This record gives sequence, C-alpha cells and structure tokens, in this order.
Amino acid sequence: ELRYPDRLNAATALLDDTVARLGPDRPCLRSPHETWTYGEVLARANRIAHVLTAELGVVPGNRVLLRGTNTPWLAACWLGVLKAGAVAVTTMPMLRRHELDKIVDKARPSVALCDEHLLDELPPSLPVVSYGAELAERCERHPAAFTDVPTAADDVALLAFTSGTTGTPKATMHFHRDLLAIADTFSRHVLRPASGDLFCGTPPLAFTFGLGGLLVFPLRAGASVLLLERATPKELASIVAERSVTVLFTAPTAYRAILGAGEGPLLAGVRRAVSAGEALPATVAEQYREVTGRPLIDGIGSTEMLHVFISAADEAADRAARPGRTGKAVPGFRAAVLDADGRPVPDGTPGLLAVQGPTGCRYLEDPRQTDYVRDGWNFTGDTYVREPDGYFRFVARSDDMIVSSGYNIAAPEVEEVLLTHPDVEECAVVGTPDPDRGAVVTAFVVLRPGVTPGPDVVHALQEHAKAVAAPYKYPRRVRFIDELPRNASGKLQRFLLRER
Ligand code: 3SK
Repeated sequence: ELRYPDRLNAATALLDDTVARLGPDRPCLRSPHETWTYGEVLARANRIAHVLTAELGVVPGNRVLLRGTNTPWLAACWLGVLKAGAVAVTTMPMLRRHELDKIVDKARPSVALCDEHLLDELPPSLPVVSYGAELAERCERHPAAFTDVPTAADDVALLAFTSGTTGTPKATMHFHRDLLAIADTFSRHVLRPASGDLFCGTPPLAFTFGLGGLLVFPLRAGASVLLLERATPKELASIVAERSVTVLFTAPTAYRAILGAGEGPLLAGVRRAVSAGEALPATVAEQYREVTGRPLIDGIGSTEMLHVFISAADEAADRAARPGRTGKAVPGFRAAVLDADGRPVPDGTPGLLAVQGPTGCRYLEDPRQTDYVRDGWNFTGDTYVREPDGYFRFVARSDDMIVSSGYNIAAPEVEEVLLTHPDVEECAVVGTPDPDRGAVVTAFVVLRPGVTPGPDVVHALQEHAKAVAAPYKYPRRVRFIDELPRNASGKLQRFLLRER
C-alpha cells in the first residue's frame, strides 16, 4: 500500500525533493533546441508561483487553465501552478474556442497561462498571461525561491478533461497524492526508470498519458525528458535515434506507421517503449519485437484513473504478455471482470473490466459519476477477458461490441484482421443499423497510397476477412475515407462514424 504524508505538494516532491537528492545540475526538461537543468526548472517554477500569487491574486484552490504544446515552459507552468496550491486545468492545444468555452464554463478558472501563439481561441473574459515573453518578463521581478503551499495530500491538483465516447466533456479531479501514485505504481514497477534515462514521446501533457509519461515519471526518477511540440511518426523515429531516447511513449498508430515505413530499427536503442491510448494490434506488437528485439509495453489506462492500471510488470511478464493480452493489474491496483450486476464472471468469459487502486474516478459535478464508479469499483467501459493465469485480454470498448444477427462481434478484432491486408493503411469498424440483422459490421477504411478504391477492393477485403476470421464477422459494408476521425488526444471517435 502506498503511504504519503498528510501534507503533500506533488510539485515539491517531484522537483524540490529531486534537486535535494540529486543536485541542481542534471538535465531536466529539454526541447530540440535547449536544455533546462533541474535547478533552472526549479527557479522558473518558483518564479511562476510568485507571479500567480503575488501578481495575479491566485489563492490555494483557484484553478489555472494551461494551454500550450509540449514545451519546457508548459511543464514549468504546470509545476508553478501546483507550487502555488492552485489546480492545473490542462487543455489540449488543438482545442478551438467552442470547446474551450465548455471547459471554462465547467472549470471556472481564475486565470490562464497560454502559449503566446495560441491566444486567439481563448474566451476574452478569461484573464490571461502569455508565455514565453510576457511571463518570462514577469518572472524576472521575483526571487528564485518560493515556499510551496503545504497542500493536503488529497487536495485537488489537476482537472483533466475527457471527451469520453460521446464528445461531451467531463472533468476528472486528481489529488496531489494521485500524481505520485502513478509514478510509484506503473512507472516504478513497469518502467523502472533510472536517472540516466531520456524520456520522449508524442502525447500532449494535457492528456494524462502524456502528463505521466513525459513529466511526472521522468521527474520522479530524476531523469530528463525531451518535449516535442509536434512530430510525425517518421520525425519521432529519427529524433529517438539521434537523441538516444531510452523511454518512449506514443500511440499504437505511431508504432504501426514507424514499422510500416521500415523505420523500426531507429527505435532499437529504446529500453522501454510504451503503447497506450488505444488497443495495440497484435501484428504491431509482434513486428515491434521482431525488429527491435524488445517487447512493446502495452498498457490500458484512462483519464478517470489518471494513468495505466493494467500492463506487463517485468521481463518474465513481458514474455507472458503475448500480443492481444494487455497484462496483469499493475502492482497497487486490483482488476476484475464483472457482469452487469457486479458479480465476477468465470475466467475466459468476456465481461466488464473493473479496477480499484490508489487513484480513481471523481468527476467534477457530473451525473455520470455513478456509471463509472459502483460498489467501489471503477468500470472503465472496456470488455475484457481474464485468462486463468491472471492476464487480462482486451476484447473491445463495451460500446464497440456489435450484435449482428445474434452474433457478438468485437469491432477491434475485425479491424485487426483488415489491418493485415496489404492495401489497408488504417481502419475503424462500427455497427450500423440494419432492419434484418439489427446491426451490420461496417468498416471505414483508409487505403494505402496508390490503391484506388472500388468494388474490387471491397470484395478483396471482404474475402480476406472471411478467410482470416469466422465468416460471420466480415464487414458487410465497406466505406473508403481519407482520414479517420480522432479527438485531440488521438483517440478514434467511433461515434462520429456511427453517425455518418
Ligand atoms: O485514455 C487512455 O487510454 C490512457 C492510457 C494510458 C494512460 C492514461 C490514459 C488517459
């Protein structure tokens, strides 16, 4: 069981305590052009905390909206907000005015710290300080030391928004102790980082997958992180090789694109490569291992739980975590597969994934709280199977199970089959209404460059699906599209496809 003192400020623990332990001179936050040492980050975060409290009137418990791409400045602002005892409201840099309005209505921040290039979309009623130039100038007026607000371990530190599967945002509240708990569970037991590690990856710091992997975990370990504002999979692979990245966080689609372009060998120096955010296709996990000689660490997490709660914990587990099986409950968490009444289903039978642990779902004023948390379990919305050796195998998001003519068909399984066809770049499968079958399996397919869509390709894909999986699962409808709809954290928005 994890124990933290009653008085706990996560920024103090991540930054000041690391400086006290390892000294100020180690590299901490990097961008492609510069490196800030731990001492420099500490001084910047302290000065930002002064600006917030002394100039902007922020008091403990106030909320501060953060808007920016992944840069050392954004990370320092996040730390400064926590040091001031305020609550960080992280927002995806891609969001536009209409989405930010909803967040501001819900979170009621007192002020925003915003990248100077992204000011346009902020609601004009919200007081804002831009960074770098304006904030840098204000920082100059303040000392490099700050006494962090002695928050309680279960004071809220973070409001993280999730659009869920319906597009209506919910705010999840996370405590100071939760931020350390994700480092002391998934990172400590699965990643096992050392202070010499260099972390890198693509998820935005506004997505808790990125916040953990690209800020909390490296700082808790005294390691450094290379923050990228944007990178295509190809660019990411070259940067990883050039900069000798050792811990990598990105989504399954990026690993697939890197491997598909023959650039997998550029990842050979990565000690720990983590895939989360979406289900990892078995073919990608297999190919990654073949090309790099190392396992790709699959994980399932959620914004509600803050980070990953099922994954493969050590080398032996890595071998047992065969493609298709996400792993076991991360030490510190419990997981079970339950029926709709909350009773355990037998091993081998699909059911609802439920988890308990040091983190958990607390929505800010939202009636959907009781859908997610029941009888002390967090129901993640995924259908899983627990296998007799305790490993959990992903079947589908619960709302991605298609019932067609009485058959239960998991959309990700059909996607996995289609992805093995050489003409398919990406695809998404949904159920669409049908008067005879209730629903039919419908595939939205992005073809590889140079392949011309037409009835022949539809026929070839259908025959391929029938040959590889049980024929009742084949997509009776196939639609070609240029791009799959994804939300700001890169998750597929199947509900938009269903609406088409
Ligand atoms: O939403 C997710 O898929 C996720 C995965 C890992 C860590 C955190 C999150 C939110």
